[in-house]
Amino acid sequence: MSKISKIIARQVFDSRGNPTIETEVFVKDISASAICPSGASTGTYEAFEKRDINNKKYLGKSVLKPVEFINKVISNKLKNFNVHQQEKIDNLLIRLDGTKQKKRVGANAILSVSIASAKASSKSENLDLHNYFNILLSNKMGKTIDQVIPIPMLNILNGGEHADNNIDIQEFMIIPKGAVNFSQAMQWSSEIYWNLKSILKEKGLSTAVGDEGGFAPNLNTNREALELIARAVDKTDLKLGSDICISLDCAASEFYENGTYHLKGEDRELTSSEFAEYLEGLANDFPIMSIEDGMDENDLEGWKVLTKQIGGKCQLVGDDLFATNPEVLKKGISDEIANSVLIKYNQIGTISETLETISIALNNDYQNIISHRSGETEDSSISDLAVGTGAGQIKTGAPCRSERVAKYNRLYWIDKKNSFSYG
Ligand code: 2PG
Ligand code: MG
Repeated sequence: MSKISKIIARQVFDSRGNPTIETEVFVKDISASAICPSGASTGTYEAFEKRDINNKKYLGKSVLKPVEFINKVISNKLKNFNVHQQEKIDNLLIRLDGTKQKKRVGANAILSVSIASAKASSKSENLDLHNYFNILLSNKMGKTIDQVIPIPMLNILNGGEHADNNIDIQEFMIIPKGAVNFSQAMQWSSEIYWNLKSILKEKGLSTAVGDEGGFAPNLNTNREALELIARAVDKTDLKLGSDICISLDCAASEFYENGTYHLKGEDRELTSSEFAEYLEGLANDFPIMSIEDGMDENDLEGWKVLTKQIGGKCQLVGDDLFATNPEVLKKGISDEIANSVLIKYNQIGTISETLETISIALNNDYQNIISHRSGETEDSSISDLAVGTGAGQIKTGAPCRSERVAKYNRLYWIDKKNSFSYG
């Protein structure tokens, strides 16, 4: 048995320059640390991120209180715990908090301990983290889950809450669907990314990047963003539609007000069924394989319309809609809305609950897509989560900005070391 000897947490920074929590778990003579990410377009059903809102330092965004809670309380409670018992560790953290959305301790504090424990456990057994996640999920499902190198969805044009431009749709991603392996997928994607930069430059548009490393120019319409991406693909030898497809994250909850969808950039206001038609129109004209949060998280009727209208040909992903929450996902499945779920472990707060959500999706033929947050760090454990759970897809930003490429670089490493299938 490997016992946790101590836990140390500290405040560090994320990619937006906001404070976040790093936790280090010590076992015998080794230690492992994890850093919590943070979202900007957050859903109502997400677990709570605790910050020192009454402290003027860091404009109320510091995390010194949750850090202190880890160092003083969690550290004592978990001392001498068997680090290999992930579920027991997570259950203790959940009980310590005691609220439905982890409002007392904060999901940011809880998650950093949960991931650091998983890392310490795998490290002490000389296991790569993706293998450890794979064992946890396989045990949970009662069958062997195949590990897979995921197809990346690269966000090359940023809008919404992730950029200070006028584009309403938050993420325009490319999916290198026709690539034979991960390294070809990344080569193609980086070439398209660089072509897009030169096209924007030629047009005198901004080539500054948004939170997830994609370009963030001002454009007239969402359609124009898609046209620019199509031109960037055309500049290569690749074919849009077979080699490269497109994926959108509308993050529609961010522009849904009083029952309508406000496309401020286009000066339009649409009802749910009009917005579903708008999306269908885009999907008819461009090879859009996947649409995330195409409706507001509470617009159940809108989701039903969208699912009926394009669910047969498009992957419809619930992010704010399901918030990686097992109960919320179960309800969505019984309501027959969407057909895929975005997995972000800080939306729920522990590894065990994340694996629970993943297993519910697997049992109900919903596709899992592992995701970063817009506020990220050098922590690349989501790459291991994607491989170990055989999710098949990951979205983790543009091939730009270290906190994004850290995840792609980790995937290169895992790919090289193993002979897992791709996609
Ligand atoms: C999303 C995410 C990640 P955020 O909406 O899918 O791209 O953004 O972390 O801001 O919620
Ligand atoms: Mg999203």
